[in-house]
Amino acid sequence: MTKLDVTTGSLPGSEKVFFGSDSHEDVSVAMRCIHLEGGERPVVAYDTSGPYSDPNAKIDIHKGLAPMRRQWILDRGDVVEYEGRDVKPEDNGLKSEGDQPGVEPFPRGDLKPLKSKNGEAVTQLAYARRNIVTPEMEYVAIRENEGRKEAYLRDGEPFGAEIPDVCTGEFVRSEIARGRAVLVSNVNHPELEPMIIGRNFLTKINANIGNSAVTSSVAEEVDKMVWSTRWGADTVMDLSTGTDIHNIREWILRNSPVPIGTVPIYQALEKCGGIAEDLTWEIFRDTLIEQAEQGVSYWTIHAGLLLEHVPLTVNRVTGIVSRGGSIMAKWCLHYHKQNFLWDHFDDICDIAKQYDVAISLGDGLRPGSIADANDEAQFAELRALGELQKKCMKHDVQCFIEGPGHVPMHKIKENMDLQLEVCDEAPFYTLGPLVTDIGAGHDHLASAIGAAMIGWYGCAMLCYVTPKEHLGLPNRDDVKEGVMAYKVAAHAADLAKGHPGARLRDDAMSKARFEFRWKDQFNLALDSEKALSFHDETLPAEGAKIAHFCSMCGPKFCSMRISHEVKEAAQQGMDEMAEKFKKEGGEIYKKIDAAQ
Ligand code: IRN
Ligand code: FE2
Repeated sequence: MTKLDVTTGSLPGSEKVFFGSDSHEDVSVAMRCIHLEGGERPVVAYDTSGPYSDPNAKIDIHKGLAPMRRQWILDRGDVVEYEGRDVKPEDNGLKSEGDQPGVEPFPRGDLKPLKSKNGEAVTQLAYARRNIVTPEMEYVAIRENEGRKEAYLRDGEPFGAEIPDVCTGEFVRSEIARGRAVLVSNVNHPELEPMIIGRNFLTKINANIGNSAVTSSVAEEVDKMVWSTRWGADTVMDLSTGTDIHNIREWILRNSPVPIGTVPIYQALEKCGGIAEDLTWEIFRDTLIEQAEQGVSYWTIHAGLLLEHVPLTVNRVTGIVSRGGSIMAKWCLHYHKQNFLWDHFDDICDIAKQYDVAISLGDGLRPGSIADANDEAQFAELRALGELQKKCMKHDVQCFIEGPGHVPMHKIKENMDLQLEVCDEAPFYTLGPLVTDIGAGHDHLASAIGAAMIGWYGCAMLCYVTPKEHLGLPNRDDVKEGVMAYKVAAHAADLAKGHPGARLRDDAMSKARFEFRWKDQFNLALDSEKALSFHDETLPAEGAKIAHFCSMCGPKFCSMRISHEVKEAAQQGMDEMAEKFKKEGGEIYKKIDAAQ
């Protein structure tokens, strides 16, 4: 096997800091503290990078991360350890007993899988409805505050924008209980750092990774997972479709600080040798159990694509563009039967609730072109997803709803509004949308525009698109480009929504910019490394890091520098006026006094 190698080390100019909880003593939330110059208070930022960016953490990819949540889960007393299934060759996409996987199995150690003791729901939703604030909820609450309390105080006094109420564990609980937020956290992924998806929280982003039959290995995929979380991916979906599916996923899961999602129909199809007609409920069910045991925290399930919807797609320009959607449509038409995922949805919920796997209701009929946006097929499926959302709630299964796709800007709001209405405000999770079809090579941009808009309107999580979209499997660089585009979109949405504290880092950046604190500007940027390297491309000298200009405009034309002079002159003018007013004013007051 190729040696696994991932990027570790501090984030630029930053320190890993830990925030404790008053109510849950074993909760300690890792955040990124960006230190600033010029006597400025540090900025505390949300941090998805896990222990990889902590120089004090011992990272051994072959052992996996520490199972931080295991004890919290056991303490609830509602799960049991049991012997998991044996991995079969077909779990790895291999054809027969003799076939060997190319990837060695992850050394699982003695951590046995957990599941519900008596078949009852062990989901965060079930606890939230029983008014329990779990350690996971408390963790999320602290994280969502981005530590702004500490960061916002200067000499004990708040400065900058006003500090609104902070997020509390109770607020997190109430949003989950209401079905408006989802805390994705399979009991078998104790290594993850809890996070929440919901429109009253920070907008989240997902990065897709995974091999295909044609290219890439486990080493590359684990590296992509660590790499994407380093730059801010809140969740990662493993969409592997080639061989070694089970093993690759195990390596990713054991090393991932963020929840992992999958599309189980891909692996089920692999088990059927790629023949959609051979898919059965039993194969699918076994795949779900296998993945739940491994620790997958959410599943895309294309259960809302119904037999009667398929004819609605025949006049589309791009038909059915969803992989999972096209598989299910093919199956439905072949047997002329209802989608078995729809028929077995209660059974799916029954598995999900015993491990706390969230269901991401797939948009098999999302539009794949501007021409098909918001058409009858798409909206008919969305209404069906609304019905499934209610079923999830009945089973205490956490769920959210997937959305498009390709949608021009003027049609985005209609889509968001309909989702909120028919899905009872369950979180929306969209793929972009791309606002034009002609961005090939730059589709991370074409889609980030739509993502920013839909995030502003209330979409809770944005599934990234990389520059390789429509063209090929993304590599490491593409993954970073995609993540960065989506961090910008998500943060822009948070600002527009007026998310408490979202502006903190922007204000710190602007101040650093106006005061020519270059290092602070690099470190506060979402992509510190690129900011630094772009600056140094023309002005690499250390002295340039305090210069009152950069090479964009040069010293004479630097508007910021000129602006400082304007400010000074204006200040001087004002001082002179004040003097004059004092003198003249003095005369006036004398007159007034005399008149009284
Ligand atoms: C997100 C929103 N709509 C679709 N997605 C993502 O697309 C989903 O989370 C998963 O990563 C992928 C599923 O693609 P197909 O099978 O629908 O093409
Ligand atoms: Fe597309």
